[in-house]
Amino acid sequence: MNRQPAWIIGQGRLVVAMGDLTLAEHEAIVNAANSSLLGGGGVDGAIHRAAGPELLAACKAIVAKRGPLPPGQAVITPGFRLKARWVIHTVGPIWHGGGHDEERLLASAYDASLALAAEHGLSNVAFPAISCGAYGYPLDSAASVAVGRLSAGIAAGLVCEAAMILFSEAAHDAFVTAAKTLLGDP
Ligand code: AR6
Repeated sequence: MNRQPAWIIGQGRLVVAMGDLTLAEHEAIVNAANSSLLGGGGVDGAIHRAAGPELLAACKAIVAKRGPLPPGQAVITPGFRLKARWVIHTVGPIWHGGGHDEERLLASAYDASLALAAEHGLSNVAFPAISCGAYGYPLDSAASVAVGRLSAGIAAGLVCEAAMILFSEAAHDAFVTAAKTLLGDP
């Protein structure tokens, strides 16, 4: 992974990098899933392919027990064949123009993922740009929400490192700009 500006926040740091989340060596990676937890396209499909069929079985067991995962909530499974030991599955909002609670639900997806990481004693977690693909959330607005929630979580000591692993130059630029705006120069 190249080009990784980092912002120091209290005892921790926020990293913004380009790369493939399935290769991340963080303790946990976050999956931008859908409520069914049955896999799909985008980063969800890539994570399921890389983790192997055990991941789908683990997700099915969770849904059988507690039902579909509502937007803004998160659950955790092992990472199976991934380098990351854990996968935190969250569901972002589908963008419907901005007047349908999208911002609160996106913030909640980041908050719930960080809270789960903290509950499991995980100190570093890597995130994709939740909702910024198939779910259509505008990158710049999503980046501000993500940087705001991750920096608050790091400041509160929930995790030591949160990394955004972005899959395109455009997403990387949007997240670097949001971080510079909210946190200053790296
Ligand atoms: N590593 C990092 N980021 C990635 C990767 C990867 N390997 N692959 C894609 N991205 P999306 P959503 C980026 O569509 O918008 C799925 O079908 C991608 O470029 O994966 O939350 C689920 O099953 C984009 O910036 O997630 C749901 O049905 C970001 O990840 C639905 O899509 C998120 O795009 C969720 O939609």
